[in-house]
Amino acid sequence: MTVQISNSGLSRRSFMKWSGVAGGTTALVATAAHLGMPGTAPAYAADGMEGVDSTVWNACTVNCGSRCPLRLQVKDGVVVRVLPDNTGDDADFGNHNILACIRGRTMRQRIYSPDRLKKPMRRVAGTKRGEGEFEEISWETAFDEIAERMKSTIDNYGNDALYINNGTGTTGGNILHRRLLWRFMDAAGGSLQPLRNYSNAAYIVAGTYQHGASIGTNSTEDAANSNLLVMFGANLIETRMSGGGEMYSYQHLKETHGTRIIVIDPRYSETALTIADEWVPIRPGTDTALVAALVNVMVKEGLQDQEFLDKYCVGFDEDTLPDSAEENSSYRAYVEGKGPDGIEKTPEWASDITGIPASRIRALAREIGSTKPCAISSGWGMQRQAAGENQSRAVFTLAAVTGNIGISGGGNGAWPTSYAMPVPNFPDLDKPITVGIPVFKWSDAVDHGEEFTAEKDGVEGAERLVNPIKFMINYAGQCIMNQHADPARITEILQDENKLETLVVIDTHLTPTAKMADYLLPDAMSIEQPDLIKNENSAETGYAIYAQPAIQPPGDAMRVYDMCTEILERVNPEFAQKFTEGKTQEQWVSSLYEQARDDMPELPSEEEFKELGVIRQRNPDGFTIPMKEFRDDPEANPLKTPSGKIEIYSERLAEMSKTWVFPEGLAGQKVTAVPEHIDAWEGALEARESGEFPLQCINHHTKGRTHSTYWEQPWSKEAHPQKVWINPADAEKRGITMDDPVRVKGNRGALDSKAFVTPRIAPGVISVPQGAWYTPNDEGIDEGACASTLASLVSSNIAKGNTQQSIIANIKKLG
Ligand SMILES: Nc1nc2c(c(=O)[nH]1)N[C@H]1C(S)=C(S)[C@@H](COP(=O)(O)OP(=O)(O)OC[C@H]3O[C@@H](n4cnc5c(=O)[nH]c(N)nc54)[C@H](O)[C@@H]3O)O[C@H]1N2
Ligand SMILES: Nc1nc2c(c(=O)[nH]1)N[C@H]1C(S)=C(S)[C@@H](COP(=O)(O)OP(=O)(O)OC[C@H]3O[C@@H](n4cnc5c(=O)[nH]c(N)nc54)[C@H](O)[C@@H]3O)O[C@H]1N2
Ligand code: SF4
Ligand SMILES: [Mo]
Repeated sequence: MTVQISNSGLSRRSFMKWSGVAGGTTALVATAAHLGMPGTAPAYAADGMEGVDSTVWNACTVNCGSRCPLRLQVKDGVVVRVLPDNTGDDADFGNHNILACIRGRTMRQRIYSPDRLKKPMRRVAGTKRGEGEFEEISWETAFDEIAERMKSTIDNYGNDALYINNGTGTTGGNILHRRLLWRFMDAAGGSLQPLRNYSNAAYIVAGTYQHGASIGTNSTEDAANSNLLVMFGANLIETRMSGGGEMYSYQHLKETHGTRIIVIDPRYSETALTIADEWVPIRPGTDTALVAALVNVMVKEGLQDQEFLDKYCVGFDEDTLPDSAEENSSYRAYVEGKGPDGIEKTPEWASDITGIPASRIRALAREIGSTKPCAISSGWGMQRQAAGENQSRAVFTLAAVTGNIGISGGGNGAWPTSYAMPVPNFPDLDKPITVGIPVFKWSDAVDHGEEFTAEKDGVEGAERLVNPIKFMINYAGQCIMNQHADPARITEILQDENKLETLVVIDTHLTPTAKMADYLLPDAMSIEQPDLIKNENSAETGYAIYAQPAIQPPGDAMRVYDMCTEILERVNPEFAQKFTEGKTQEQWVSSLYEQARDDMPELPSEEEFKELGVIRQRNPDGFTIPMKEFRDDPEANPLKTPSGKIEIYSERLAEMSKTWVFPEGLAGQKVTAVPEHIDAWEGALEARESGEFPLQCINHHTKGRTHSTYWEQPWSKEAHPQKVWINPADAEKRGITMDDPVRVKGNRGALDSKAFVTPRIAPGVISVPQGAWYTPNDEGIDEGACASTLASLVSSNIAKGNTQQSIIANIKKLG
């Protein structure tokens, strides 16, 4: 029987007219459009398919930064087949299919996983958090008890003792779900606010001080206008994998323009492997030193864009420093050795720190300094470190020194920007509480929040916190056990019930984090709910997906919107009314889409959109070139920094360097006015000086999973088994060969895994791909090989962000 795809030719054509995208046929069977996507073409021919009852549009919405449309084929209430987008035309770049990667394509395994939560549960009285002993309870009991605990927390401490933990399982592209839990709290009088995120906290703060806000760089499509791409720890071929993601546009760029690409990364990443012409291996956390030496060479050879620096920047040279600055505190003084440390930042100096030969640093400086325009960008792994802010600021500075900011083909050193369709989100309510903490500080705020201050813990909106966190909801996230740090210590903190009194976890699967819950509430998956999904990272093609429930949630699983409504009804019916405004989830989705149509009447009707499943819109402005207005007219369009310019020297940071307080005994905890290299705790220098832990341990994001999601699936595990990357030189010293069982041990814990012996990682560095499930055995050794087991709860210098890449460790062969 022939399966009817829900796109009708007529409405599709009329939408195409609107979007300005020409042509395009509706292919039944998608073809592999790009590398790295094995088995894209379904094994079954379209007209040979078994009959299905319906084909429903929904999406994979986990936080890999892509949001891929899926066509779910349903028979007798069961998803029997998961098909990718087929509304594009792969011959027509920009209108190409938004092909889901193999993770999304194995969605069935997630839906029907034995770990799927089906009943509301309560931790058995007398057992400890994390022991995993739960009893089933009715929804009535769950709602009554949670509402009661919420009320008593508010009565005993105040709303600021309530907290929603960071979680990204559905809070990226889903317009209804991304802010839902905060709306729930704000309806109930507010809660302690989360500041920033786990992805790029240090980078955001770096952007705020240097550029006045965290501003992305030119889109990957504008790279077509570049003559050179320089990517610092940016691995978009693996971290933006969908057909709508930057992976696709970079590969397209390489095919059509052959532009030269240099990747600077401790690993020969998938990006280096697939599109780069040159790989520069670097020790983690030393990009600051590399940039200083690059600039040193540029200044010596007159390769810097002095006109740009004079006109647009503060503090590259002595004569653009603010009045308050001391003599020789400019970045130039720093690289020339005239600053307080008296060290000239020569390639030889940087070579010793970074591990890159001096001759290569010189050659790199000449190439980057003389190729215009040059697109300089960075990833975020490099800033999940103790001195991560300076890492990002150093790359932004290189972009300024070479004058590449605000021009087509150039870039400001940040992560590429994308065009997104302007579809509104489920709106926030007024925030009754505006005091916030950096998200990574939640566990400290449970442990000793009453001691939190602005200058020690990064509290914003107040000088100090009044209460520790007493009641926490963890929705769609694993940032308690898996994706946070030091889970052994977290277990201790959470097992003291005098501290955190209530922990509610709302998830779809029984994860290591779910096992810590007092109340464990089974959510409906995205594919079981209506929502609108927006693209986040797909270069210049914005798109939206009308996600419709394909099947019923299993067992008693329930939509989180309904859970929140029920709890608020019991806390105070007026709160529930404020939260829902009298609308069902379906009504909200419809009304938000109607709002989008009010702004863009050309959009198809809701009914047409449901048929189409996915709609695209090319960026009406062509390419995204951030900071262009500033470049064109800096007086009329100043940046949001105090000076209105790019602050390579930040007066605000200079001030903070005098007042901020850090925990004792750890190296490199400081704030610097210019992006100096800092030898911070558990970085390259400590590894080299440490006898016990001579290796730096990073944890890259892998194509095998999206953080901890999809890890539960057997196919994913088989295709991408968890292994520790190690250089042959380091392996040989330890008698380790490929696939040997190994133990990685650090200051806080140990994990067991297998070795992946490869010259694709720099000597002295190992990488434990992040996101594997934390599974401690009786001795506390993590047999799941979760990278966070080794990570520290000490936060980064300025943003107080996560530092999971500041780890020193050693590795040995087991058995
Ligand atoms: N060691 C180390 N740790 C890291 C990082 C690192 O590089 N190294 N990276 C950090 C980064 S960048 C990030 S963004 C965070 C991400 O950390 P998290 O936001 O915790 O991401 P996931 O691990 O994917 O967890 C998502 C959770 O959402 C659940 N989920 C999925 N769909 C639904 C749904 O529809 N409803 C509900 N209720 N739940 C759902 C999944 O089952 C899963 O438990 O991790 C950070 N942690
Ligand atoms: N497949 C997949 N895709 C994902 C995710 C996922 O879990 N899986 N997670 C998504 C999320 S939420 C985010 S935030 C992004 C994360 O994106 P990123 O944070 O950019 O990803 P990472 O893998 O942590 O780091 C990128 C690269 O930086 C390198 N690196 C590490 N330390 C350094 C350093 O000090 N200097 C330099 N130059 N390079 C360094 C790593 O080896 C890696 O190749 O990815 C998103 N995409
Ligand atoms: S994991 Fe990311 S790239 Fe893969 S299907 Fe899901 S959204 Fe798309
Ligand atoms: Mo992230």
